Amino acid sequence: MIDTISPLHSTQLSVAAFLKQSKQWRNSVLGAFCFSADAVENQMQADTNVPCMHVAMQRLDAGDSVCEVWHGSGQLTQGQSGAIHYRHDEDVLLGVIELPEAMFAADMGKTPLQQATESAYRQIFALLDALRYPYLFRCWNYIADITTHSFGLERYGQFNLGRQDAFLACGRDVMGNAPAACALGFGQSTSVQGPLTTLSIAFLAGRVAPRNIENPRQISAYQYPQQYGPRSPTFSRASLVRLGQNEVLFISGTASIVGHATLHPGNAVAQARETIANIQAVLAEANRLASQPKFDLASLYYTVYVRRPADLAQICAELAHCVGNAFTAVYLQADMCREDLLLEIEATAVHTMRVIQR
Ligand code: 3EB
Repeated sequence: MIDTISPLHSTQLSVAAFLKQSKQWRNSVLGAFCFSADAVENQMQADTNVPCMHVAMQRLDAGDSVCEVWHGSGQLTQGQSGAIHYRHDEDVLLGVIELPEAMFAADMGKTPLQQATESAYRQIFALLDALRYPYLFRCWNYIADITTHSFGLERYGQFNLGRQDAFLACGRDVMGNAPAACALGFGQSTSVQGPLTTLSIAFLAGRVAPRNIENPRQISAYQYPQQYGPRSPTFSRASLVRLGQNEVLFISGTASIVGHATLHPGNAVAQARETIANIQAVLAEANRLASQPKFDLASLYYTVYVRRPADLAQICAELAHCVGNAFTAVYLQADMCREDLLLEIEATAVHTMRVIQR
């Protein structure tokens, strides 16, 4: 019997390398997330038809850009719905939506960013319902000037208002079944305004319900107290998805937070260590649900967001110390959603399940 296998997986390469790939290779790509300080690859989507998210973040470890490319299987279908560009195979849909905040005026007591966020998520849920990929596995959220205050509220708080309103309006759970996610900022130090304040969101969704995972060391984000904003963030610490013979683990952006408090302000090395302890705790939870083989720190693909480039060497060294020398990571300069967080780490793993003979 041939099981339908969806080898959903990601690879990382430079924008230049992406553009050199064959047409056939590009046809297997569900979408790409491009991180680069300059805008050269804005053309990528137009040139290749691949759904492509561009995030204005500098790569710190090598080169000057990186593309996280998600691959599907079999014949892919692509389309556009509102502002969303998407591609899907039989099992998985990847979408990208980029909304300039300038499209929205502050009215009805809602800020432009809040409206952009609510609109983006409403569009996402409408598409997922229409195409019958109802389960949101993972969301990537990129917000300009994330900790800046405007309209009397921190911008990350405005984002959380819009996100939760959209989940509620679309009949989605805001507790317990939220997707894995990350929410990062860019552009803060250069006080980017105007056309660059574009909200960028990418998402992966599918037809099987993921298992949502929390971290026993942390209060669930959807239960954070009010001090972090009027509405709590809507995400789970990880999601585990079974696709054919594969198990995919999405670990959300993870930081030096225990309970709900930031630990080790000002100390990047200690924050790195605490973050790995959190990821380890999430892995332990995931492994209670996962089949064989189990997930471990060394088998993850990491994206490490670093606030201060000067901390990079020490953070790399600490991660090597905690994880071992042989692990895969990309380092990006970014702003975290709390001023006192110096880094945030997300991770993904894809396992082929071992067939157990009976
Ligand atoms: C935290 O643990 C750090 O708002 O979607 C991590 C992952 C964080 C996702 C989100 C925020 C989000 O609260 C910040």
